[in-house]
Amino acid sequence: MKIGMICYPTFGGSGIVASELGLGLLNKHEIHFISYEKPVRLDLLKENIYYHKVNIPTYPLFEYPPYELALSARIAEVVECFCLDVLHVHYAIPHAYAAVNAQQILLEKNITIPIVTTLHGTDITLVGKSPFVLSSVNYAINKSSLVTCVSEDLKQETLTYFNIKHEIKVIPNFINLENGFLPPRILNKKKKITHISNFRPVKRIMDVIRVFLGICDKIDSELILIGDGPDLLKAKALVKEYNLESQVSFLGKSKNIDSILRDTDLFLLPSESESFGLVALEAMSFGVPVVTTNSGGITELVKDGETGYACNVGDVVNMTKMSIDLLCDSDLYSKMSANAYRIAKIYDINNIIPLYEQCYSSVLKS
Ligand code: GMT
Repeated sequence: MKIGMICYPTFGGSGIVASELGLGLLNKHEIHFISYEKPVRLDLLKENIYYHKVNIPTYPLFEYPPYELALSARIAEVVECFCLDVLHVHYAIPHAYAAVNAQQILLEKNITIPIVTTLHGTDITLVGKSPFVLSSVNYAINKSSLVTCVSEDLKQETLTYFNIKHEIKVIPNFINLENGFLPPRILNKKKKITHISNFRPVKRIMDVIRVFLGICDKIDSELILIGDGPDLLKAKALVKEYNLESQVSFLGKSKNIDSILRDTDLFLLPSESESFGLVALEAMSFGVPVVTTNSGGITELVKDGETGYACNVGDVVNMTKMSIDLLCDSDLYSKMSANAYRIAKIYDINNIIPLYEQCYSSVLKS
């Protein structure tokens, strides 16, 4: 099959899911990535992989460059030129809408192309349900041939806020376990706490720092923060205010999070809402327990009291207490770490790829 994969190329989870999925499909299919930059995890030297850059025109008249228009044109061009069989669109805004427009352009040339749209999170929960875009997002979802989303919770959110005429298929995020981690993990003497994100307000980075402040008061520990985004400066200021500079490292964007997670004792993800929490799954695949919130779909992955703890959003006191209890009790820690790894294995890429292949086949037949 020739599959067109449309995604954001950045460090966000949807781009990572699209890239890893594309890489996982390569041995059987030809994958064409269409994006404004090469997605971060892509190795273009592999066979069966193509990258088509979307060039976005600028002009002094435009306050906002016409990304969606350029994307539609590029999708239509690539489908026609490479005879693609199916488009897989990641993140509804504006990718699903652009793909539907490309589909219409192609129809004029008697070319038909089905669209599989995967909803990832804030394309529904934050941005998508804004009244400024809701009807367009709703339209694009309904015009897709098949819609998937990454958790039961996101499915319910979508059905609550949109008027969806489709069945929505839940296909969770996945992990490639070929990295060689083997349990059990042993707690470091100086405990390593990690957080990775794109530092947007939804991630509540200040809560990460406040929880760490409580932990390091009781336990010899350090905090490693990976990523970049709008709240980075505020986070650095808070670290300074708490006099934590010698215990907190800001590592910026990193392409190699595996080596850090391999040596991490506890992962903190106190998000306002998390539709799935791919980064928590990545941590769990190294046997790292996760302290998170009970908002969104993350509790489908992080089982409270089993693979970590899911506290109320903003409940820094409880998150701190749970983290300290866990890090101080090596028996409890071993149990949770083993559970985290066991649950992560359910999300092995080899279990999930066939589900997407079934989606592609079903839209080709219909
Ligand atoms: O929705 C977003 O915030 C963007 C998106 C991304 O590209 O990072 O993240 C979402 O998609 C991931 C992959 O499916 C999920 O694992 C994340 O939980 C989800 N983020 C949120 O819901 C905040």
